[in-house]
Amino acid sequence: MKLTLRWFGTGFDSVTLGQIRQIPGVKGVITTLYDIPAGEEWPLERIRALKEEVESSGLKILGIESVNVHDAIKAGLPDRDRYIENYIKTLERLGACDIRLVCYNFMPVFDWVRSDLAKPREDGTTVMSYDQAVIDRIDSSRIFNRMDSGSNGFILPGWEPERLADIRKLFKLYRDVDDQKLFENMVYFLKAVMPTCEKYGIKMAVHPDDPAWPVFGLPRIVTNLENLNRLFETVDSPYNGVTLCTGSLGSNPDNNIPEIIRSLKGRIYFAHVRNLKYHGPRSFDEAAHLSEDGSLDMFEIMKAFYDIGFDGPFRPDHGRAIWGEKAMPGYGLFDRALGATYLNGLWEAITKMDRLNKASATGGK
Ligand SMILES: [Mn+2]
Repeated sequence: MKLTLRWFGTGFDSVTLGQIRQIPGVKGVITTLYDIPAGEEWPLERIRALKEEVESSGLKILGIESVNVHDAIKAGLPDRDRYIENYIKTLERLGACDIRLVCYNFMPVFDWVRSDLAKPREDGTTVMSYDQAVIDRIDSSRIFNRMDSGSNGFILPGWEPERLADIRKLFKLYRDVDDQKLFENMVYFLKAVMPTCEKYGIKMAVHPDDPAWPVFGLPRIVTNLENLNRLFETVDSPYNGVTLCTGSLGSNPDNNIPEIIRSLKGRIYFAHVRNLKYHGPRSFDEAAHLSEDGSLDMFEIMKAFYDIGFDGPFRPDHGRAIWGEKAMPGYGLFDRALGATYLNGLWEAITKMDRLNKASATGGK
């Protein structure tokens, strides 16, 4: 397993590559060209410069999160082919720079949603939280302001102000797009990019919808094992896979994460590992990574990754805001570094215990 940290790039992230380099066991970053709008091709020089910057710090780029998919592709608009062409050009250039993992999502209009970006906890930290009852009281045209005003001045991933300036117009694009139509648009997109992925060995790893149910009446189709399996059956290429995000899939307690990991053996190319605490139906807080702080069993989750022989990059995910750090919500240095260290510890223990068990099963021979 390759431990990584998400890094939004110089000028966009409060955390530096030098700081990331000092977290024990971190081998690389998952990064992006944060300022390039969805739908535009990534210039080769920019990718090269990013790679040089990361490598000069002693780290590697182990994947891109994300190359965002333009709304014309998701909504299946007549001009989608133009944006798919641009996406393919970006993939070709990433491949030419030896970057072979791309995380993306297929959520309409906006990315992940939370009702609170800084909910205070008893321990003096704050976390992001989701409560459907609160979301139901917010008009969809106001959600941008709510997310943006809680972002500590950072641009949140998937919440670009320019793109969301006219949110009503974006919603209109999806007026006639239901789950089935969105799925067909995703298949159309994947079938178009797969030949390039096969040529360059680039794995496409879709990020599950977060939370794992429809929000503001928009369709959501990457929410459970069943619809992931359907996606892999329909586009059955070894380059079509998933980012197993425990917090996103895990937002729905019906999703048994260790079981899903075991069942998706061979299709998981990237992992986000974090914990959350359920408060009731469609209501949860993000938590520290530690099992006892939340509702997910992180030992069982890491054991499942170990058992399927997962050797791709993984990263701690959203952390709490702790020790007074001012950062993009979920993406401070401190709690993610604690998370990384905890995941390292679990992995070492699982690995060594397995060796011991095997040695004792063979009587030490
Ligand atoms: Mn995630």
